[in-house]
Amino acid sequence: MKKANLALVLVRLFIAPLLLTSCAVIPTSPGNLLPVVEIQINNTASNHDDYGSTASYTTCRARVTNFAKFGGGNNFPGGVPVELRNPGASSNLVFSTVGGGAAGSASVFVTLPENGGWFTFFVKGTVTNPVDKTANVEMSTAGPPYDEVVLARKAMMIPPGALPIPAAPPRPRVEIEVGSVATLDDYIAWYPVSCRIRWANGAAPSVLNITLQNMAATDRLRFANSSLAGGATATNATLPLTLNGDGTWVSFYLAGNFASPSVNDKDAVMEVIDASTSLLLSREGVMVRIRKNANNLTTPERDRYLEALKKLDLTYNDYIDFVKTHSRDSTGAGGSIVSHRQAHSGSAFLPWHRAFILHIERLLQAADPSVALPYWKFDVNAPNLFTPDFLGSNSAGNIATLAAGNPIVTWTLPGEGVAVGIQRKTPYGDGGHPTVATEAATLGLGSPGFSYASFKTMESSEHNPAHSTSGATNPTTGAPLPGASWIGGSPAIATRDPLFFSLHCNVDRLWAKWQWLRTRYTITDVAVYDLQGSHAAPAAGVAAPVFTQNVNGQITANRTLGQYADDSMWPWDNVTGGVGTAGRPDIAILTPFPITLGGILPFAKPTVKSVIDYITITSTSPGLGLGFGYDDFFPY
Ligand SMILES: [Cu+2]
Repeated sequence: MKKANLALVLVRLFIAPLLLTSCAVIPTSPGNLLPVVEIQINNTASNHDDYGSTASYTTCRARVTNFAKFGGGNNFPGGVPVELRNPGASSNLVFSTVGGGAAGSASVFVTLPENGGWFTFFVKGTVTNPVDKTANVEMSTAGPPYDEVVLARKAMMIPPGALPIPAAPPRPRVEIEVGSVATLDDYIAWYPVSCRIRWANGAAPSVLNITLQNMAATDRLRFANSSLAGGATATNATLPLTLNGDGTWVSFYLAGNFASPSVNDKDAVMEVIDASTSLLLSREGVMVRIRKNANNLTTPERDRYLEALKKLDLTYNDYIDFVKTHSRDSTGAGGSIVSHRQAHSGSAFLPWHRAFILHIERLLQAADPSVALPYWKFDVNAPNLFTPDFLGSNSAGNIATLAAGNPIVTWTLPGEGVAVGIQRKTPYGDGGHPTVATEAATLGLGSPGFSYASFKTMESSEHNPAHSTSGATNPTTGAPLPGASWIGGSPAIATRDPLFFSLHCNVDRLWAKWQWLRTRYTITDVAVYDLQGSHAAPAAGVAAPVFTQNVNGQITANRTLGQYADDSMWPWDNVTGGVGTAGRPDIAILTPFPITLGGILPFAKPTVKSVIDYITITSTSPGLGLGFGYDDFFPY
């Protein structure tokens, strides 16, 4: 398996959604693209026949939809080498390029044509599936130069008995697109995702009345029609629609049901029912992918997260780039104040870390699209997180105990000069929690005005103690103190522990929850973000740039470049150098920001304000989001 830079791969998706959703052709730099793949089971765009068998092969086909290069030619000369396989640990299907009596394989390497032509393959079940959409055809890149970046997951089923949708007599065929024709954008949160449906084999002037609903025994999806207003989300358990015989598309919106987020990929199944006959016409499987409390994950959720972390750290060596970026400069040492101040002790603390954790989450999702960052709710006990099977338990020494079968048991940080493993020994034990303000106290900061200027003080009242009371290292040298933990050390060290990302996911959850409770989304409002305007031109009434430290070197005022709402954020803007309050670190290795098919926001060079309204709830029409939501509040 080749190493690849997942960040660059994801950025190559940048123009794909634009190509798919409009006729506009967006020029881009050569190679700035990842293949967008469509897969069809039984060679139809309709899902009515997405069923296979253990006895014989089902014919399937796949193609690259964004093959055409702006200005002529093809984006992927020579075609796209891919691997066909089952997702994760599943082994429901075998694949073949010839079908017939061939044995088939759990993994087949093929090349999709460079001209967007269909590539035919064959799939057969190894077992039957009691539930629809629980067999998935996964397609991933097969280097060089990129390997194992998931390009598609097409859901199907090997029914144990009769087909859920009989072939005869034929029923009306409908086609459904969640986001686009690709499956990589079929991961939704609480905000509305644009979808469309059409009657593919009708004839004008006939109409087909349908009802959208959840499959029996699931209730993960909510629906809205195209009149949905900005600021609202889809909340109907069913939705009646009328499709035209001429095959025109009808728009609707889909969102997750807050009461029932997904546990597995494609376990949120939409049904299309013929309203006049009550017959099932189609099923579409998606995922309500939500950031959850790490303490409450199912074992498969936990293990998928760990496997993705393993791939990021141990297969691709990309994890170390996050360590090298957080409060560091090109010397690799801690204590780079110019680097540190981009992200800490200033107004941008919350936006910067929102981008930082979203960046790693998107890389994890390139390895497994069903993964969301779990948060560590650190004001209460999290005994299921601090176990050998998850992020490690305390040991007699200061290296956390990880089970032999834990995917990250050989957690490695190249170039750091540290032992294999995770250095953590928490004074509160495996069943306790750091000494921090409660969530209620944090959400109440600045009462009754609830300004951002008040809430951002949670960096020191909530976030800092979550680190510092988790077992310290010497903040200057990084050397272990008694009861040492990377997570409790200096900012240049804390990111070595993957617990960092769950800690900061909780910090972000608290901000998002505060935004919901206090209605703080309007990016031009000083109560939503205090440093309006830019470093070069602060808004009227907003304080001018300044940077001061006390005799101990602690930051006492930080209104430097990157802290104002309109400023771009380092490192994603790839700006280095400069002096005074306009100074940036001398390196920028996590750049540009990874853009995915399901999430083109906040674009490749996010500004501070571009991550504030993360569900575009202030838009006058249902908009896009940054791709995440939390399991403990519904921001509508
Ligand atoms: Cu930080």
